Amino acid sequence: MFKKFTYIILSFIPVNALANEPKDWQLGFQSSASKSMSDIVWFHDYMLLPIITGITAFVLFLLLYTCIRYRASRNKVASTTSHNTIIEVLWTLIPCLILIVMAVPSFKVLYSQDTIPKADVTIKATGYQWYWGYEYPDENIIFDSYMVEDKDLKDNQPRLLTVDNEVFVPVNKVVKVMITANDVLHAWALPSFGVKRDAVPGRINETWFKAERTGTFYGQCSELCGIKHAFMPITVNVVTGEEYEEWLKKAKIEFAKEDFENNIKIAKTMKEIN
Ligand SMILES: [Cu+2]
Repeated sequence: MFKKFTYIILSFIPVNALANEPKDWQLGFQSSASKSMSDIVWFHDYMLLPIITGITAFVLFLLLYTCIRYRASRNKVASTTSHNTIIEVLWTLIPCLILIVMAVPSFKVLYSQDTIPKADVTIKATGYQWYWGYEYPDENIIFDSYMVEDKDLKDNQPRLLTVDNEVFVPVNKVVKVMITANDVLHAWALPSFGVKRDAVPGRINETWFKAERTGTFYGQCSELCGIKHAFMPITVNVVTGEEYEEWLKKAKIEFAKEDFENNIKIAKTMKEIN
């Protein structure tokens, strides 16, 4: 019991938060690694939470006050009042004002996510039952990314979140993600980047992020897509520019979409034959 309580208290303290994956007894968001997520966290912590707390406390106060002040023993003859114009105007106007106050920063965050800056790296993620396929269209790279089963996990690899082939992206660069699916609806979601987009068959949705620190970040498919929906995680490695270049070199051989050299050979042979 004490342990649970400590977890709950700890989860309110942002220091615990440099984790890029969900934690036991977590409350609140995973730590942010992009401006977009920082905006979302700000909106939640400094707009929504105070408003929710205020409204809840106010309603609780009204309930308690009414229960005590107008209890039967103290209030023998009940009032027959049924309308009060001022109160009715107030309880219409005040919620309207609260909504307007919330809408302004909310739309700002929403639109900033929707406007994709010039991309440094483009990735295409395709949802399949039940794994993700990735493509780097500018780099001639294509690979599939399957979850690693419990029995094959190495030390420090989180259960249900580790994949065999991870996505690599450079830090502090705009990464555009094109998201689609090949069978049913999926959703590509990475909490630390504030990214979540539906993967719809026959349609390409776009989103973007700019990771502000290096590390391994975990996400999951976030649209119920069938029996193994829980087993198609997303792992993104944010690395430095040089490390990314190095990975690209290796990936271009290992995950080459088309074997260019072989194609050239075939073309040459064809020419000779003719
Ligand atoms: Cu799915």
